[in-house]
Amino acid sequence: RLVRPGAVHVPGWLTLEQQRWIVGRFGEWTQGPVPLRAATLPGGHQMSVRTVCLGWHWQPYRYSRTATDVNGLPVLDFPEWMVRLGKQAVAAAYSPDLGVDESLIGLSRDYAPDAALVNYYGDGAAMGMHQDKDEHSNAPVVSLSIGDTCIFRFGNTESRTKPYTDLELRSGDLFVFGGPSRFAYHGIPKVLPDTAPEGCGLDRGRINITMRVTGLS
Ligand code: MD5
Ligand code: FE
Repeated sequence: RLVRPGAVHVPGWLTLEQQRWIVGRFGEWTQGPVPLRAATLPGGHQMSVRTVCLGWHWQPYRYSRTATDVNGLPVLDFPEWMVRLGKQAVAAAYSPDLGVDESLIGLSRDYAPDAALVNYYGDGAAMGMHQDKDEHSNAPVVSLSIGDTCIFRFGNTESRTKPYTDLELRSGDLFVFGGPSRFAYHGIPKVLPDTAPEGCGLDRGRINITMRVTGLS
């Protein structure tokens, strides 16, 4: 499950009970100060994925404390339980028995995410190839998937084109992107409808939570 240096996939890391609980929190976040929204890119295109943020609000291409591109309200705090879950995620992925590089082992102790982008993929939603480089930190990104299975396209750090690797991310899967994989191009070419497991708490679509260290204060 070491997919590449610094990139670790842990299938089925979240239990169904944890998934249901997180879906419950998602329902609350979407009823919070800033609703789920599809960001509009500087070129005028609207994304098909809708996002709600915790800790810091992401807008193309910067972080802010208030959602100046939506309704001007401050975003919800980054929850303490998610800091703990993020540390546990990095510890689970960067474990010596998975063959992870020495330099990444022990990183979980100091890992303190301060922003989460919670993406919702409805019917037909997809995400084009991009790098996550709006953070002023090279700390790992933790990704959690709930609901329908998706195709995740894991590219290279040079360009958004080939070579890339396609893999499936299923409900409950953890992926940690750090070290040499932190700034790889990646995207979600498609979500496979009606593939969510019974009991994950999500009827349709896919949720992805990414925890990040913004490096901002
Ligand atoms: C998703 N989200 O499934 C993906 C999972 C995003 C986003 O891409 O920016 O919201 S996160 C995948 C990721 C993050 C950081 C680095 C790499 C992949 N990578 O090096 O491949 O909604
Ligand atoms: Fe990304």
